[in-house]
Amino acid sequence: MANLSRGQLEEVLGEYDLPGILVDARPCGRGHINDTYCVSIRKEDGTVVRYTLQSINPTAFKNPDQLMHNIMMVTEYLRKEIIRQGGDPERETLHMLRTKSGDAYVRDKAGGVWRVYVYVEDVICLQSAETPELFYASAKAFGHFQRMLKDFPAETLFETIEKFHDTLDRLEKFKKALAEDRFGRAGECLEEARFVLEREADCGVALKALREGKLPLRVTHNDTKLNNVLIDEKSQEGICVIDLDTVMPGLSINDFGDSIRFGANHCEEDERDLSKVNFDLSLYETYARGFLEGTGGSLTEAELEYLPWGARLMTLECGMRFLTDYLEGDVYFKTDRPGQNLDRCRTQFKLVSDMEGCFGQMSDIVARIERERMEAGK
Ligand code: GN1
Ligand code: MG
Repeated sequence: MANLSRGQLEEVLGEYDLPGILVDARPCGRGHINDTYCVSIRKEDGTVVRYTLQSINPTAFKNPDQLMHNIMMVTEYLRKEIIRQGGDPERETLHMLRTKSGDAYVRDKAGGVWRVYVYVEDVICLQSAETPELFYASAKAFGHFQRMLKDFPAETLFETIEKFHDTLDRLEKFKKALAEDRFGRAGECLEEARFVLEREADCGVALKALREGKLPLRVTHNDTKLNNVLIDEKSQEGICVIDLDTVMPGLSINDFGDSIRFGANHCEEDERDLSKVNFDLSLYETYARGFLEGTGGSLTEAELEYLPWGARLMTLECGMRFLTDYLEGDVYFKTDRPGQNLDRCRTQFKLVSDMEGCFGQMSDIVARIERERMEAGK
């Protein structure tokens, strides 16, 4: 991530009515898409307040107005909901600042798009499930997030990335990239390509259930990686769901599934030693328990039945996306070494194979947890 010059910082921050002078700015966060900085502002009384300054990646997000409209609507709704439930809205949802002229973002001279959030202090942001308790805490937070938005008017949200979790469309894009092979990389990925093509039928499973009215369309987060939830340092509870760029109508099973993809293992997403990449069924169970508690009985029977499919499909889809990006010359996901997107793809496909091997158990676990949850009246 490029360091911002003082001039650039002043140009952007000058548009906001901040309570003091800029004393520090440093890169933070580990997202694959946007660039994020933490900026410190010293007030007249000497105290320092921090903000998050973040650019919006124009390759991923084509329409910043629509994207910021979604975020404003959702965070304002969450704010009210959190107050109603007796929570602290400054810590439990992102709070985005408006510029002096009331806009939700700033466009700099070079065309870059920036927004500023209140920085949530005294939290941790995990890159891996360090303990089952923390993974459980993240699950509860994502489940609760979905539950808080259950009556949000979904039709007022824009689709910030078209066909984002349309796995069949992702499959078509992959096939096109493979056929075009613009960077001469297809030869290196024959095994991975075969892996995808053998699973063509799987790609349509959730979409079919949606089309047939079995699975409901809800307002979902769509990018529920563990590092997209902030954990309170003291209470160790998941308190604030972040990275709201992809909040839009979607499937609950995908929010469940994307967390499992990222967190129910003990490896980095780009681990090269595949012997270290193993799906951890007990972490899966931990997450399922937290998610079902967080959603608190708001999921339908069909959604519960399809949760394991969410995990399998999000992992397959993400692997396909990494592979497609590798074939297209690494233009979407940030990389810091050659071959990284292919390595990322390989970890995902190893996890998919593992899940396929214990799919029956994955379903049994959800059924058992739901039974226990109902018996305990949670
Ligand atoms: C991206 O921005 P970040 O790192 O939270 C991506 C997700 C992928 C994820 C893979 C907008 O998430 O869809 O699952 O990388 N976000 C977007 O790690 O494409
Ligand atoms: Mg993120």
